[in-house]
Amino acid sequence: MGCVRIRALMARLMKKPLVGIAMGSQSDWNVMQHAARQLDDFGVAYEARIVSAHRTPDLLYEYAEAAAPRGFRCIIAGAGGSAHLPGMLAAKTIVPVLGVPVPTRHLKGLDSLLSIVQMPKGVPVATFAVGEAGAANAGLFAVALLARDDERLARRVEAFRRKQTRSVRAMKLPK
Ligand code: RP5
Repeated sequence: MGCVRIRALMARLMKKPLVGIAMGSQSDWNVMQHAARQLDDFGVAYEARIVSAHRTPDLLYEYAEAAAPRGFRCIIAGAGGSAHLPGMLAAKTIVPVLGVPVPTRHLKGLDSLLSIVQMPKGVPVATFAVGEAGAANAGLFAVALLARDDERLARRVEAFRRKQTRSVRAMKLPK
């Protein structure tokens, strides 16, 4: 682990988490770590843990009910297959839930995407792209939400966008 990541880890452990990252299984971490990395990069405190809708349903209820009292501003929830985790969390809390469809072996995450995105009216889940890009964007989205009332964070988001723009403008195709 590099110095920057160690510093981010220390800072994160000392602050109260503002974002919850929940996932159905340890196997989801490969994807969900991309959400965590964005939060680390912006210095946003989060807590990441495994909460399974179908394997630990009582824990899911406890986690969702504690989200608002604990001060979570949003929950990033990733799951694969018949992915009920984001929808069930959203059913049990009014803290906004950002859903990340995790790719699966047989259906490549289309199952996860449809399970998460197709919420019936009344209980919304903001659904992101399948896989790493979706997880990273959910992290960036959480940062953008928090930046609405944190000027320092807003400036960092703007700087990040400017840097990204510069790097794309500098791209060259092979001759
Ligand atoms: C879901 O089942 C998890 O979100 C994971 O994506 C999928 C497979 O879980 P494992 O069998 O790898 O534990 O609950």
